[in-house]
Amino acid sequence: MRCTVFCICLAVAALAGTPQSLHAEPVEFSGTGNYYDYVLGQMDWDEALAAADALSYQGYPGHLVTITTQAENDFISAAFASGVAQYFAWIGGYEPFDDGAWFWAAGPESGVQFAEEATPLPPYNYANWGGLEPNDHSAGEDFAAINLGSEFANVLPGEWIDSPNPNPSDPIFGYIVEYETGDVGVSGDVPTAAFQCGLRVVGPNPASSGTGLHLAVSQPSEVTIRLYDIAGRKVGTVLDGVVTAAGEREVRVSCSELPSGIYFAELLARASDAPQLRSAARAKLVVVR
Ligand SMILES: [Ca+2]
Ligand SMILES: [Ca+2]
Repeated sequence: MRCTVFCICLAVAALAGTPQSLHAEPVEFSGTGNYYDYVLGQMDWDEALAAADALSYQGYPGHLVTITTQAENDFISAAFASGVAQYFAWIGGYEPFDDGAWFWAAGPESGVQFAEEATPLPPYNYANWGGLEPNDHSAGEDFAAINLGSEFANVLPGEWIDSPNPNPSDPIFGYIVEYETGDVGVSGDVPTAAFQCGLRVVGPNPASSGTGLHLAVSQPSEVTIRLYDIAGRKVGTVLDGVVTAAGEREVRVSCSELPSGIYFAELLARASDAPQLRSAARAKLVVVR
């Protein structure tokens, strides 16, 4: 076991500094019409979310992968199987409230809850946790990864784990990016969730002194927006439990105290009339001095 870990670490060290793809080109999955790639490199989940968001292929925007059907999971598992032990990749699922509710953080599914603990939920009714996952085994296991190697701790190839961020223990060597073609004739419309929120930066982005955030909620909600740096440290609170009507609004964010770097604004929303309905969304903000 120790030798296996050591050997993989050596292999990853050789790759460090030059993020690489597993294939010469992203590969297409006919079930969604989207393209996928495995980008190699050790990084935190937040870094993977930002890196995938910055990629594009043939003009199609990238995002950290969202896996909403068994067929999509099977395709990814087969296309990017590493053939070695202990080889995971970040995917776009996270547990923003740290209360067992798992959401997609990217793509058209952003803000949609897909699981409560290990149980898949509508509208997708799909999750592929392995073994006892998600088990919150160590503090901060709030981010999802897929096993692209052989069985690891009772997690089979293609199955998911929850892992901490930063990640000192689990063998996660990169992320899966999904290039969204918007080919709804192939993939079908994204199902509507019972409750959904959205967040994006309206600009300027990059920002220096301040910027604007656009938030949307589908029902009257209690909303909180916090700012995190790329290492996942909280650096500010924009809104704290503010009651807002259904619809859209803009809020102003001051960046004047923040060093240059990449940040995430995270929106947490609870429906006022049905607090069990939650949603979350993230938006990337760059600060340049
Ligand atoms: Ca997807
Ligand atoms: Ca875990």
